[in-house]
Amino acid sequence: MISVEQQQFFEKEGYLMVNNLLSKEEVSYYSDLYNSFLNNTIDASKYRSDLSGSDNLSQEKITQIMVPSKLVPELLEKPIHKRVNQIAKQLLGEDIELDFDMLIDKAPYTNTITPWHQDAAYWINMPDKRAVSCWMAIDKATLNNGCMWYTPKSHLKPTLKHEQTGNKGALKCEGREENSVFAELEPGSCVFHHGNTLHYSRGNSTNAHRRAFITNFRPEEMIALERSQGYDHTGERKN
Ligand SMILES: O=C(O)CCC(=O)C(=O)O
Repeated sequence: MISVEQQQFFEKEGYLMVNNLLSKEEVSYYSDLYNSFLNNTIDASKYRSDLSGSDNLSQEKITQIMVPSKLVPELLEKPIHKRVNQIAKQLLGEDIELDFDMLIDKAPYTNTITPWHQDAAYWINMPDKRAVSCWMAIDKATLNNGCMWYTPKSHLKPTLKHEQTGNKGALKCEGREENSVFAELEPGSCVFHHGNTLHYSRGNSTNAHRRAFITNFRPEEMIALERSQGYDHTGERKN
């Protein structure tokens, strides 16, 4: 599904853009389902939070819904999970499997950044550090609505010190746009990034949603290790 040059680019730079992984019809399936999550037709309340760390529950800025495929298992058989898993294996090896999935939506006119971070800072320390995420655009992602930024080669450096923002909000560390690249995407196009790649997004200052469907992959053995320690990425709310 991807070329040797693309594999080498990912290895060297820590990210890789892949265009048009989904057809228009496939994007339309995800778009409808996504809206059912956002408008609570599908009740995902125990997996839902505001990544902005805001206390104002009546007006989410960055809606994060963990593990949508737990609530809608048919997702596991659909194109994102199938095709992205194949590419993840090409990038990191045949033992790579789905660890978790999530939805992140930036609501219109909320203009709230996702702070610079490395995903590894959210996870338990694992002996095998191979991990890859795929950020799939459901809406066109632009600088003005909060497309992603990545710092090339940052995956080769140690994980930086992170701190929590707001009320159970996102983790943050030092990062800069000046040494990073942004990834504007058409719906159905995506970016892969390594678990240690530094990334961030600007806020959404437009009148439309910026919806992304994210899938995350790592070695089967490390998934088993996480689960044995009670770690399943549900972020389940206890109240
Ligand atoms: O969508 C965003 O703004 C953040 C996404 C992110 O941090 C991730 O996919 O790891």
